Amino acid sequence: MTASTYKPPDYYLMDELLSDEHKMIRSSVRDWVNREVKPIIEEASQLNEPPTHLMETMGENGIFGPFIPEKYGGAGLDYISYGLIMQELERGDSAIRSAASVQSSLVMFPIYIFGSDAQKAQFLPRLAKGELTGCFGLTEPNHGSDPGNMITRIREKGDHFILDGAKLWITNSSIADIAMVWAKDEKGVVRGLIVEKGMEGFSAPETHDKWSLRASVTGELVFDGVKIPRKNLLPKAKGLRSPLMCLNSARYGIAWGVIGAASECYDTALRYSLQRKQFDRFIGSFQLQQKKLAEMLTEITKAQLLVWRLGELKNQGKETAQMVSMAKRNNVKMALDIAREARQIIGAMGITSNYPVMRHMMNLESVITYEGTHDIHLLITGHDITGIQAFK
Ligand code: TGC
Ligand code: FAD
Repeated sequence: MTASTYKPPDYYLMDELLSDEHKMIRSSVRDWVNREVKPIIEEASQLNEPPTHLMETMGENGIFGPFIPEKYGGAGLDYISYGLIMQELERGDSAIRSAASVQSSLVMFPIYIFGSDAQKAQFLPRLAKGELTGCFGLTEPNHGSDPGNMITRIREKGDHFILDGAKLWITNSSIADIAMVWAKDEKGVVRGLIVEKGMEGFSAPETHDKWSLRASVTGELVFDGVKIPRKNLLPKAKGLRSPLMCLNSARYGIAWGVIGAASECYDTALRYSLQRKQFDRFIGSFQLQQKKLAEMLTEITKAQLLVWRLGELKNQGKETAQMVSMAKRNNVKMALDIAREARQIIGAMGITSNYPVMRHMMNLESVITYEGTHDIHLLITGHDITGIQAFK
């Protein structure tokens, strides 16, 4: 399948719900993905050589911080636009969407919401342009699903803070110019800090040997008595609620993004089923394969409706974190199931880089774990409907 033949499913005429501006944004990001990502992504993943040069190109194409006001270098767009951008990026590869999620929702968003005017002016325009790359450090080696028990600490010392601890599984860690780091202060309150590359005692080694998100940089953040100037503390971020608010924004983007990966897997499997013959018949004529394709399209359509409504609610400020959890959980599982089924339809060829399906499938194994695991999001819904927290 060439990039230009891709035909995303729109069974319920969802396009009629989009404005001309939405369609224009989607089409420009789709063109960008066809031009910059599709030609290189299979090789980058096979070789585990992340295309880090795309950060700057994404910035030049207005992909970062779409919901951040233009005053700070963003595009001032609505949340449906943000979702559509993520959907197109993840059709290219979850690694590309990951980089954009981190930059927009996990670095620009906290600086915009919790930062001082000076921090916003210093960092947001350059992050928007892709001149600076950011990463987000919440997870620790011994605290993934329970970030509230983090051990990374800051203590006051004169006109600065001293930061000690470590973060693990951090997207873009070793290539980041700044790290948005979450640490507890001496009173045990979670605070947000901007840690800059080159600060003494700060290192960011890369994690190797991944089978998933091979076109994305993942690594550690290690802090050994790092001296952090007071001006790098986000004044308005206090408590675990602050990083979790960033996650709501990123999880929302993922719920849209994975529809792009699922749509490409479905489209690829459908085309293959209408070209590949066995027993003198196209495999798409067999009931078993039609069942797979029909169920894929049904699930994609349901996922599209879910995020569209969530986006409308988010535009009106009526969405809840629990609604976002439901959409992230449902849509990632939907995409992973579709990738697995699509891989089967393509048979042995499905395990090669001739088709994008196995790459998407392996990527989605990370997406179902990061930003809150499949189990944690279910427990968040369980908590919301019963009032009883089951994860402690
Ligand atoms: P809990 O006591 O429930 O909550 C602590 C405080 O936070 C509030 N809260 C939220 N606020 C905003 N949004 C949310 N989603 C919130 N969830 C909870 C809560 O009301 C409370 O506020 P307050 O004022 O009363 O103090 O916290 P807990 O310790 O029981 O933990 C539960 C929780 C929610 C943290 C856990 O269920 C969870 O979400 N774990 C998942 C951790 C996670 O998602 N980590 C992601 C790391 S970043 C990442 O993966 C990036 S991947 C990037 C990429 O490449 O795309
Ligand atoms: P654990 O929390 O140890 O969970 C292991 C298993 O136990 C899971 O199946 C989980 O669902 C289950 N479990 C845990 N608690 C409960 C419970 N109470 N009840 C029932 N089951 C439970 N983090 C960042 O901060 N920044 C990043 O940029 C970032 N990027 C990432 C990139 C990649 C490629 C990956 C894989 C991860 C990334 N993460 C990042 C980390 C990610 O958010 C964590 O992996 C995730 O939150 C889960 O934590 P964990 O891996 O420690 O699993």
